[in-house]
Amino acid sequence: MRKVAVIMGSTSDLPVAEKAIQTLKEYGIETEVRVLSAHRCPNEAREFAASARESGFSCIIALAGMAAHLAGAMAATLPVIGVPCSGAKLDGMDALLSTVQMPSGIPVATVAIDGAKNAAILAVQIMAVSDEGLAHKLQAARDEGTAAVLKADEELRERYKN
Ligand code: RP5
Repeated sequence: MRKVAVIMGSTSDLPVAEKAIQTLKEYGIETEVRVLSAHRCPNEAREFAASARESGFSCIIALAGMAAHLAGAMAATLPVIGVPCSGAKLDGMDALLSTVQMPSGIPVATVAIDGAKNAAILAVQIMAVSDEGLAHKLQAARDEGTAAVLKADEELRERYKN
């Protein structure tokens, strides 16, 4: 099975990145975690992106805050999922716009501000297209979510019935 790369622009993004790392672990996906800044070490970031496919990755999750160019810089050949990180003065709006507003032809699938768990689930969904086992695990998680909401609904209806 191919790996997923979790790349962050700074170790200050690690608390957000850990949500993705944990979710990928729950699905049994091998993960490589790196700190590579599009601004502070552009050469190393570019090299990683250029060789990611031949290094055995399926897709790249890129997390960055502020003027967040990391996800765009990672967009070479593999699908890139961008996670805009909050924590700076603009609450992540700067990172959201920097990550999502890619030019035509160079996509970055951008999730919500600090949405690292969804980034991991999207990575699993990409891999599940050609992996039945992962597809079943994803469906089981969806079924659990449905059951939890229906249980909560039943409890509320019972508590507030006239
Ligand atoms: C971005 O700048 C990083 O992704 C981080 O979110 C933000 C601040 O970085 P540090 O100054 O905390 O290293 O490049």
